[in-house]
Amino acid sequence: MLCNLGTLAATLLVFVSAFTATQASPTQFILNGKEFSKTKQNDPVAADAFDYRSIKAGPQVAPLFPGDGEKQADSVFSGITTFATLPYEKCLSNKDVSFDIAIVGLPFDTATSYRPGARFGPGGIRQGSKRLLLYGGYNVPLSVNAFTSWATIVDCGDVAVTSYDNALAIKQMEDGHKSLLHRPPAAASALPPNSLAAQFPRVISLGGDHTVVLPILRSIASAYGPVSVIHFDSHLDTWEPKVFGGEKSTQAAYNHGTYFYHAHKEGLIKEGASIHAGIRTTLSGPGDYDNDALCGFQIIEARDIDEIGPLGIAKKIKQVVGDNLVYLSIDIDSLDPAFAPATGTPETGGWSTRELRNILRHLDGLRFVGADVVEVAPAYDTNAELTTMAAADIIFEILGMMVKHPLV
Ligand SMILES: [Mn+2]
Repeated sequence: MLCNLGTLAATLLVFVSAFTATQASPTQFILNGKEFSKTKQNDPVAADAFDYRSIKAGPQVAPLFPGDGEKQADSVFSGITTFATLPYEKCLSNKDVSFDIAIVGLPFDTATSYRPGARFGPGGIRQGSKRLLLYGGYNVPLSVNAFTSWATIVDCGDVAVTSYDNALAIKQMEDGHKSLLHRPPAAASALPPNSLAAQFPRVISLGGDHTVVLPILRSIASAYGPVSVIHFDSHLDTWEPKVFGGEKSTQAAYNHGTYFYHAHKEGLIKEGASIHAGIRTTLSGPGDYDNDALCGFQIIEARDIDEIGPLGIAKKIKQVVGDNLVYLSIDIDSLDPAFAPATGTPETGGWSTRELRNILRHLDGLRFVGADVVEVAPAYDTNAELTTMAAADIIFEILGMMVKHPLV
């Protein structure tokens, strides 16, 4: 009874908030004590007034609680390994499988400049994620349990990627991502009609070297047009091919240090509203930063955390992307090698896992259309699986934020 009253009160609050907001002027309004202004591209009134807890759809219960009378040994430490023990669905070969959030692996690593091995990243991250549901999956700082929410979350396995032909592999990843993105979400009928959430599910990709983001952004643009990008990395990844040793052939120009250069040239990134965070790479010269700005990015250096703290970093990121639709790409090398040694191009002087997760949680409320964690190369990890665990926990934070904010 109390629960029902609580639900009723929450529902009424949503209606009252929405009603209050509609009474304000068409361009400026105040909601929950915050001042908003509308833009053509989005409507924060609807986004903020919409309470994800009121959506009645999806699993509502965790897919698995270990030790709870199961018929066979599918505990967190046994059974077939999927991301966070989520159900495995053959989404890539069956268009009828529906979901709201898909986990998919992109086991591609034939465009790396230093250490190869990220083709084993998807498998490694799944292994590192086994413990996520041990206690039920509730995210305390975000106050959400993605696994018992309205959202149907599944592990779609990996896109079949050739390791012999990069151009073909990039096409395979684009086609695979598009096939997941362009299908009705599972909770479509329970979400506000005509909302983005009712049109497109969201995909979280497990890399793979960072080149995988080029086919992902091509797919994202096919649904949403150009989007803002938040890019956590120790490297710029906007290098011109000639700077990054990629001028030898057409195909060599497409690698894990140049994919953002190409994405910019192809118009996949919203001009001037994207940002790198965690940068500490050496450069060919200061001109690399000029080229980076031409590609539409602003920069937060890793060392900035000493002056402005995690909160200051999150604040700057939010200022840059605003209310735009945002794609979130996280190179695990944004973490210090002490916390994530298993990566393609490690750089010392990075953030701790705690700091990065804190920064991410302060981005709660942004309009994420999709995300990835890339450059996890498990062969260089410690026996304690530090890197793969960090990657899995980062995705745990992203899942929480996505579930709290369906794209209205
Ligand atoms: Mn990178």
